[in-house]
Amino acid sequence: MVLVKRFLCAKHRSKHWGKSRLGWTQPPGPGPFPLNRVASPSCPHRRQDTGLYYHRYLQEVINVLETDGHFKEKLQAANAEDIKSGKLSRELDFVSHHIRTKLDELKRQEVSRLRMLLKAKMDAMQEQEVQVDHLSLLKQFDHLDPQNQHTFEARDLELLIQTATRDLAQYDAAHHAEFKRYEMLKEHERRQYLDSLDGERRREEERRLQEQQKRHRQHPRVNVPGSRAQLQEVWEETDGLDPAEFNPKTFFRLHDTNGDGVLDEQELEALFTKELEKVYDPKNEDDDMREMEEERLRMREHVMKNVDTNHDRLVTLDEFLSSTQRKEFAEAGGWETVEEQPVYTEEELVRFEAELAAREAELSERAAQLGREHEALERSQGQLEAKKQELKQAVLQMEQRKQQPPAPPAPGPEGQLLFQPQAGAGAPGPRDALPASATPDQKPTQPPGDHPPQPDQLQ
Ligand SMILES: [Ca+2]
Ligand SMILES: [Ca+2]
Repeated sequence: MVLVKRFLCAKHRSKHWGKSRLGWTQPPGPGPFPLNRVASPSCPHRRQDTGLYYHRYLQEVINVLETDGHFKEKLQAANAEDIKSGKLSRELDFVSHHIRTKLDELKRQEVSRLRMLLKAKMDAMQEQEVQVDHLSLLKQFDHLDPQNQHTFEARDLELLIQTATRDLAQYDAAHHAEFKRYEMLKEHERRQYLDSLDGERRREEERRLQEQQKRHRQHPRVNVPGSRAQLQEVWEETDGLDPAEFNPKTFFRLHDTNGDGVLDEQELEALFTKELEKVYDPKNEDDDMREMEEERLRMREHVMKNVDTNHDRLVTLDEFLSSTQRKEFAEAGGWETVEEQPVYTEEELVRFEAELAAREAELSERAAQLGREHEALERSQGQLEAKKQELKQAVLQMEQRKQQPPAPPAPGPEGQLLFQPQAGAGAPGPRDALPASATPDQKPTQPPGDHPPQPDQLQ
């Protein structure tokens, strides 16, 4: 709940996110993102990307709502209960008409974007032939009311707040799951690489990788986050203050950098930089910066679990001071880093590798099928081309024939002219025709020359 109340007001956090070594894109920073403090003067940081797939819609809705003085006032005064009970959402009834119009427009744009997403997804799955039931498909999106696709109502604001709250709360869990997959893929690739080598070369590489791991593990002891030892190191080395004068209250004030009276997740994480630098160096290729971000998250979760007693993901001065009274605060044990605590079991890795192999097989089957389709297409194209050539040739021959003068009738074997049989009634049949090989005594009795032969007498 508080996550949503804190919409749009957190420093951009993920300093090291980018493209991973293995080509995975990182989940964007989670961003608690205060809804009721968006316009607060104590919130100087730029708005951040929550990483939610409807982030833009969420941000635009808030931007528009902020322009309404009445709603802005209610937003700032709202508590968790007001949001939960829908009281805040009902304030939408009092915002001005032109703001409602803008919200309606935003919703229509969002619905149309979702429709396009669905269409793209179906095209990719080659399901364009199926009858599309947009309403039932839109129901899979929780951040707006799909029953009404044209206007933005209180129900839409309520759904948007609830969904964003839930999704942002799940961010940490999603991050851990993603990290686990990343580590398993890394191990899978390492094993595949080693398997591709033989004999001495493999042993050499194994030694090199072990050395690299050993080097990475050689670092100063990491303090337990939130312990006296850890805070004192920040006090002394970052703040440059006298260790003998360590004062938790002063420490709290110094590190509440936005001065809002609480330590939020970003302010807490900033306290761990010193510890993380002991283990991770961005310039050292032995160190995986993605592991560093996982470590930062684990540290923050550890402190929140022990210090944030009302679980609102904020540490108040009281909560902080109480934590310094506990015996764990003074205990100076060391912190187990990510590589000391395997994030997956061998069975999980085996399962992951099986999934990976299945996916690869599926992809190569698809590629083979595409290859076959391509070949068939090429074949039929070839046939088509041959047919075309044949036709072209025939047309050419016809053209040539048309342009040639009519050929003189070919002479018979004895030099006599042969005429083409005449078509039509009365034309003599082959039996009536004078055979070309007719002997002289079979020739007509009339002498040629005096009476030109009648066409029907000649062949
Ligand atoms: Ca603060
Ligand atoms: Ca708290």
